[in-house]
Formats: sequence, structure tokens, C-alpha cells
Amino acid sequence: MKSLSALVFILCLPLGIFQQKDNTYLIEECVNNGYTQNSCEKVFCQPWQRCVDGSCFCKLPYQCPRNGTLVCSTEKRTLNYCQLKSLECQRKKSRFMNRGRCSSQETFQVSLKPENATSTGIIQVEVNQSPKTPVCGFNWGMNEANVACRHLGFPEGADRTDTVDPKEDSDSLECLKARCRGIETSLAECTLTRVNKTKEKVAKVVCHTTHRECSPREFRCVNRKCIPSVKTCNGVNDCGDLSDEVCCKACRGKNFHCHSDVCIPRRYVCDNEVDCLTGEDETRQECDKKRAEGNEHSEGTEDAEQSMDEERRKIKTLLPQLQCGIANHTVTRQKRIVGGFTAGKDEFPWQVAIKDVGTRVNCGGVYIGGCWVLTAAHCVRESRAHTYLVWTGMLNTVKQEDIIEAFQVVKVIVHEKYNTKTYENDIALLEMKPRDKNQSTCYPRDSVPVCVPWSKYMFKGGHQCKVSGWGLNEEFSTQFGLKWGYISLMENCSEIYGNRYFEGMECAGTHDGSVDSCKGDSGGPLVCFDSNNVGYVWGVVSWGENCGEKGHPGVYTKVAHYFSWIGRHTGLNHISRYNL
Ligand code: 4AZ
Repeated sequence: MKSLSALVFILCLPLGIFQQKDNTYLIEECVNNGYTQNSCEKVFCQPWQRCVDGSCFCKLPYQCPRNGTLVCSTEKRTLNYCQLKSLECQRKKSRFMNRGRCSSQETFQVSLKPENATSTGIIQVEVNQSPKTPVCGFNWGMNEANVACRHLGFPEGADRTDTVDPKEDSDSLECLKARCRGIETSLAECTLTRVNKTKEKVAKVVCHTTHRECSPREFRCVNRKCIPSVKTCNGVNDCGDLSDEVCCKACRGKNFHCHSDVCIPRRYVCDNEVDCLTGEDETRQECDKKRAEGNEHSEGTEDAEQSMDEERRKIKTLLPQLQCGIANHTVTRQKRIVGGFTAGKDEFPWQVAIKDVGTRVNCGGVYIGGCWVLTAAHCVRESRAHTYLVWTGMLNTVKQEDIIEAFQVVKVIVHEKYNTKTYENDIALLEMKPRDKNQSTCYPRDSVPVCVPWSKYMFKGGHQCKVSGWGLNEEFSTQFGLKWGYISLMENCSEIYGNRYFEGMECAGTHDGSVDSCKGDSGGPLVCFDSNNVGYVWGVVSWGENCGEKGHPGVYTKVAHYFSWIGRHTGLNHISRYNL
């Protein structure tokens, strides 16, 4: 007996430690940041919200698209769905009641059974004075339970779901099948289908009321609920605030892992709505893969029009989107930046050259829209604004092609914390002067703005991106034609450059140093492409230990780190690709 218990002890000990931390799925440093469904560095905001400094904030109703389905609020006001959600988002009491204009008959009430229950019981719905109907136990999951609890006034949602035998509820011959996305605040926003209840179980919830310590085998949600650790990274929003799905190394089961380390359910893949920040859930490749697996999840589409989810998607498509990051991808494979290729026309339509009076072009820059150019702080001085010219539409610095335009610079904004010794915050904005006096914007011909990344989670180590510029090549000779090359993002910059590496910097290069930026490329762009080939300026060429040396990648200013800084100066509307 003694030896057996010792054996059990030995077997259980490592298992216990393993389960306690659950390092297989969760990323601890990320969990510590407390990300939720409101963290736009991880997920898209709702269409009635917008992203400011990494969090989703409520829009004002007038910022909603005008057309859209009219709905009725619990306060009996007729407005469109986005307007209603924006009002509700701002913590006004009113919420969704039904589709269509308000009329006198409509009601929608949710209650618990037994009547004296406060937070636990069977869910009953009363639509338009019809008798109270229980919700079916079929497909009753955490998404639905969280919505039901929110509806009942428990903002954190449910602790558990449960189903009970119909025997306990003999007075109803029907039940309502509920299907929610999980972000709704009222059961009326979900798809509700009335079905004959023969042997069906009915839905029961335990709504979250008091906070408690979580056990070692539980995950503590940001909203302080405890959920079993095995339910993290499973594509289901068990927490109700999504905090169990946004810091995942990998996803359980067949659920989909976004580059931003968010797990989304398999059924969101190839559903015509982009869920991952960089669009990888809607690529041809993923759609083909899903089709090959067969349509296991075809149910739920037939009555989708009843839920407000479809309307939410429609609103998304009606929101304006910034046109940025689209280039020609005709690869001109002409030999030989260091170890790169010569660029063809329209391949880098955001690349600009910055020319100081009386000197050659010695810095690059990148057009981000409006009259704004992003460059390195070490390339410019605020006091010399009037001496700079921004050349756009240029490929060759000696051939004076007629596509080239020169813009004067009205303002240079160098980052307030730029350090000339350490190159910390090596970033600056140039405001060009519109050539036409009557115009307030610049529209450089043959130029396309690059998109500005709003989240540091959009691209990560190993991703191949394009760096471009007129800097020195591998023979250290001056280049006249624009050169470019593929380099990979690296996450071990602090190991390479030690105390010379600071937050807001990023290393990128090739393992053998064969492709690199060099003197003269400074201020120019390192552009990463998302799954739809939309380009984002991930880095600005800043510094490095020599050029093209193995083990010494180039160092770039990490643009995502400065998104708010850029937005503060240019106006967020100029640089936000989504949710204007
Ligand atoms: C420079 O001197 C410079 N290899 C730019 C980039 C790199 C090194 C030096 C990165 O402007």
C-alpha cells in the first residue's frame, strides 16, 4: 500500500504543476496585460465603437452609417441598430427590444424560474404577452448563458451553464432555441427559434454574482470570474469578456489561431467577416481547407436573419475604410539596399526621398496619407523644415523622370523623446505643403499611402517584410535606382544589441546578413503585408552595427509602438484603416 501511494504521488506531482500553470496554451506575459474584447490591439472593435490608445470607445450615434435596419429600443425609441448600440454603449439604460419600428404591443421579458430565484434558474422568455416559454437546452452554451445573465442584470455573465429535465417544467409545450454570438447584451439580439418541446431538456444558468479566489486549475478572467483552465484558448468566450481567448500560443481542438494569438471558433473561418487583425481567417487557403473538411457547421445559417449578428456585419461593410497599402507586386528580379533587387514602377508607391538643399538624397521616408510623411528623427531637424523637399513618385535619383513631384515641407515634428545618442524614439513626421493653394490635402500623383499598424500584435518574429531605399549596396557604392529586399522580423533584439536596444525598436534581417538596409536607407520603410497583401509600415530604418554583417541585423523604429503619437499629430482619421 505504501509503495502504491508513493507511486501515485510521483505521478500526480508533475501533472499538478503542469496543470496549475497551463503553459501549453496561455502566454503569461500577455495575460498580465489584462486584454479583453475591448482591446483593439488584439481584436476589432464593434462597429459602434472606435479604437483609441488600444481600447474600444463608444462612438456617438451620429458617427453610425445612416442606412441600416430600424429597430425598437426598450425605451420605445425607433432608431437604427448602430445608433441604438452606440447609445447603449455609453451606459444609457436603453437596449435592444425588437426589429422594426416601435409599436404599442411589443414586449420582450426574460426571467428566471422559480420566480424567487435571484441568480440561478431556468431561463424563461416572454415575447409580446405570450406565455412564458423556457429556452431549450439544445446547444445551450456559454455564449448564450452569458447573454442571458447580462440581460438579467449580471454584467459579467454566467458562471456555469446547465440543462434540466422538462419534468421540472411541465407547464410549457414549447421551448425557444437560442443562438448567440456571445457579445449581445439582450437575448432579443440572438436568434430565437420556437420549437415543440417533447423530450427536450431546458436551459438553466448560474449567473455570476460574487467574486472568489480561483483554484489552481482555474483561469481568472479579467472580469474576475473563474473558469476551468481547460476552457481557455478553446474558441469559446467562456469569460464573457474574451479574456480567456486573447493570449494563446495555440488553440485547443480545431479552433483557429490568429497571428495576434487570439483563438476564434472554427465556424468564424471563411465566413466573410474578418476576425483576425491581419485577415488570415478569410484567405483562399483557409477557405479551401475548410471546404475540404466538409461543411460540418452548416446549421445555424438558415435562420440567421433573425439575429442581429447579420446586421452588425452589414454595418461593418457600410463604415468607411482608408485606402492604403495597395501596391503592384510585379517582382522585378534584377540583381542587386544590400543584397536586394531593383524596384519597378508602382511597387513601392509610398516610398519618398527626403532631400535637403545642397545635398544628395540621404534619407528615405514613407507616405502615410494626407500631407504626411513618416521618417527617422535622425534624418531631420525641426528648424530646417524650409530647406527640405519630399520627392514622391521617384525610382531613380539621377534620372529626372516626369512622374517625380517635389513637395515643400511646412512642418517637421520630431518625437519629443528622441535621443540623439541612443536613437531611442527615432521617428519624425513631415507635413508637406499642398502644391495647389486652394487644396488642403496633397494627393501626390503616383503615390499610395502605406497603412499604419495600430497593434504590436499584427506581425511577429519570422514574418518576412520588404525594406526599400536608395542607400548603399553590398559594395558600399551609392545607388541611384530604388532597391528593395526581403528581411525577417526578429524577436531577440535585446540578446543581440544588449543595452543599445530599447522598447520601440525592432530588429530585422536575414540569418546570414545577406540582405540589410544601409547608410542612406535611413527613414525609409520596412513594410509587412497582411493576408490580403495590404502593406503596413512596420518599421522605419534607424541604425545597425555596420551593414550586411551576419549576427548584426538592422534596427528599425517599431511604428506600431508610435501609433497613438502619429495619430495625435496627423489626426486619427488620417491613419486608422478601420472604424473612421
Ligand atoms: C546608417 O548609417 C545605417 N544595417 C542605416 C541602417 C543600418 C546601418 C546603418 C542597418 O544610416
